[in-house]
Amino acid sequence: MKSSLSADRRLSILSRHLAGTIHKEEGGTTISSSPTSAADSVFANVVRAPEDPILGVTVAYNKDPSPIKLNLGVGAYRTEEGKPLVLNVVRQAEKLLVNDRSRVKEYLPIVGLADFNKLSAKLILGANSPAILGNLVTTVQCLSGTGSLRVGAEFLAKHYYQRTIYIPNPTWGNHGKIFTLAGLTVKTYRYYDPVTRGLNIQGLLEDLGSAPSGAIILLHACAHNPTGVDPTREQWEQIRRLIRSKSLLPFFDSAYQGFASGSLDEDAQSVRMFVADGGECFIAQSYAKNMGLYGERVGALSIVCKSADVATRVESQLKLVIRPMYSNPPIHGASIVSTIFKDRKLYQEWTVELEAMADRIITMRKQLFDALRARDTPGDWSHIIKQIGMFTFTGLNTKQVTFMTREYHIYMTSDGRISMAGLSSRTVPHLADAIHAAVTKVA
Ligand code: IK2
Repeated sequence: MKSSLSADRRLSILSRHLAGTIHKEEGGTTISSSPTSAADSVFANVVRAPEDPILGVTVAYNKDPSPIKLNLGVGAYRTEEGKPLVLNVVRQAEKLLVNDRSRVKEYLPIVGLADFNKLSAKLILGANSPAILGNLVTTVQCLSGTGSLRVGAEFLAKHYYQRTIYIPNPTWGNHGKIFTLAGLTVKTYRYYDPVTRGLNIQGLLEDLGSAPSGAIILLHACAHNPTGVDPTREQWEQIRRLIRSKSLLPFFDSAYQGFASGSLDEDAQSVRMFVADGGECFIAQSYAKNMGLYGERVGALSIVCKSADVATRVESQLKLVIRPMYSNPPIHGASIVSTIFKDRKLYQEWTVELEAMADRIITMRKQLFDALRARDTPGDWSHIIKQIGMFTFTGLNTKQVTFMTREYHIYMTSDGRISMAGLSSRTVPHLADAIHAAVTKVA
């Protein structure tokens, strides 16, 4: 009796031990085993994941008690006083929404708010776009730019014959993860030339030229993140011709419409060139930056098809992607956007506020450039005024970035990207001192 009990116990210990060995650690994924005692968590084997390379910068910044700390990590607009900005038109639209007693909080359709979708397509493609007039476009409201990219990627992984997507090198850090998790194979194409601090157009054309027919090509519509380097109009034309001649599928990420030049139409030119040729394309739009609706998570995915019939079938399948993901999108942010779009005066005011944000960023570029010149900081810093949009890709290396954080409490991504929108006239001298010290003291 005694020996049979201990045999049972041995068996149980062995099986628990074996369960404990079912422990996979792959790319940070752990599969938890059953606990060996009541006190053990079933998640005891979960490994700690690293912070996000961009949002983790803010986490570190928040922990720093220094009064001179400066967060140039995340791409979020700040006023001259260093405060987040809620646009005046957004406040006005919200008042209208709150005072409208007919408004309810019912679920939106799976594809979102119809007006918002129509007006978003118009914003990016132009009011008189033949694609819109011909009903060739299907637009679905998504969770900001990220959600729009993800829904588009999931659709492609399910319904498109070619599963390889080419993204620029470098690109926004989340792109690779979004497309990989959706089931696509991610490859890169050359984009940035660190020597000229400009576009590597030759490398780009060679890499797209050797991509397999039908491959998906991710393009930043404007204000490339993180480099601030965009193709010229002639270069866009070269890229468009190559993409169409090889039957590649363009997927535009438009997270900064209006932020590059201050003009919504100007910043949509790249997309409109591709739509004008009658070919198909995907466009992910975000209202985080240009309407300051970061936390409202408002965006749209538009797919331009070759016929109205295909567009409606594509939309029916997009619903099947969205429904099990988040069922239907949130109502508030999209209502703000459509309220602004439908009111001529508010829309006009929005363009003025948007231009003011873009102009302030351009002024910061000039001030930083002048401050470095005044300090005789070694190097050619003209890229600060040449690059456009929210970011400057400074060319500072990881060691120099670490030094600036340690000695000057300046926070930025380790690739040397700084958000110009986080800078003000008051903080420019501090940043210029830090850059000067970094390049003169750290190799
Ligand atoms: N695509 C690009 C190119 C983006 O830059 C972003 C926003 N990135 O902002 C954070 C940062 O880099 O500091 C997005 C898409 C998606 O933005 P959202 O999902 O907020 O609309």
